[in-house]
Amino acid sequence: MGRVRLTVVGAGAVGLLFAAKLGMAGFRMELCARRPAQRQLLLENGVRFRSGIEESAKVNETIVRPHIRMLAEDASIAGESEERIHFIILAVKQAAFTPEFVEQVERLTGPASWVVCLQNGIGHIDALSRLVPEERIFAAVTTEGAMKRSDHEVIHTGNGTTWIGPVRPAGSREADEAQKKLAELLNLAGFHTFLSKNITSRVWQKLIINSAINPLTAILRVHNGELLQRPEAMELMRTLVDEAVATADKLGLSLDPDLWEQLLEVCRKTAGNRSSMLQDLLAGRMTEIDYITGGIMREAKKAGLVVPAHQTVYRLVKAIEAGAEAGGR
Ligand code: KPL
Repeated sequence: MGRVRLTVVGAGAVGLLFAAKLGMAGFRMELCARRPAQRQLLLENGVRFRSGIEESAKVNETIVRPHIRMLAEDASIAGESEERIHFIILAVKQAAFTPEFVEQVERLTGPASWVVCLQNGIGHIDALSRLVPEERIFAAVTTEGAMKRSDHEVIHTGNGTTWIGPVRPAGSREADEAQKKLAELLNLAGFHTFLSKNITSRVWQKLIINSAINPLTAILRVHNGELLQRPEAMELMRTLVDEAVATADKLGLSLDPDLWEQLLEVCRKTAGNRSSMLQDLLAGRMTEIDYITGGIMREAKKAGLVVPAHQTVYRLVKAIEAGAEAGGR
């Protein structure tokens, strides 16, 4: 593993979790903050990691000190050689995928780089592949639970599964080897990781689950588990899933037949959690509605389908966002 360079871009809950666990496993890595104030905080304090899963670890906090930098800074770390395999894990929200961001990511890449996209939702890979060749991009889906306590503190709230796969299937042997290497090191860092030959379907499965849970928890302002207690919410989730599955079918994606049961299981397992969309709304941030529900609406439109339930929850979340922006929270 000595010849691996790891860069985590984005220091939100997932970015901090990946940086902390990879750092704790002993890998040499760098973490790119996106704001100078956060960079400073991380430089001074490191990443403070706490496991909320293991009872014994509740009081034990670990400080991890990756190399901290801004994405736009000079790409080289002293002692790095160009030939080492380099994984750039993008743990930023979809809204970050501006042309400027994509340019900065491209500048970070070299001949041995692979860019790994860890986003919820769809649409960002199109933006990225304008500058980064698709065959160098992996998509990843993770169900790890993480909560950011502050700009340098993260709590691991639940073990999950991580899937990785090339966005362009049937890639090169080099891509196969790189994927295996990445899965190997994520497993060594404690992430339960699998390779997927059909990552687009996995991305869609998570997208569909998020498109049912996240907007409803945000609109109703409830924890994930409460959706199961409300018959109207259950009915609406079912409709949202049916519409999204019909869209995926049109795209020729094969989804797990027990997707609905998986969704119920996610609600049960994360019963006490606030969805990321509810957290965003409560914190006055823009949500990922455009990339989750909006992504499904765009794909449905291209496929000639109507998705009225998605359109309705989309409008409601947009109205809540606009109200919050106008100071009406
Ligand atoms: O991924 C999630 C999110 O909040 O974005 C779920 C699965 C809904 C867990 O909260």
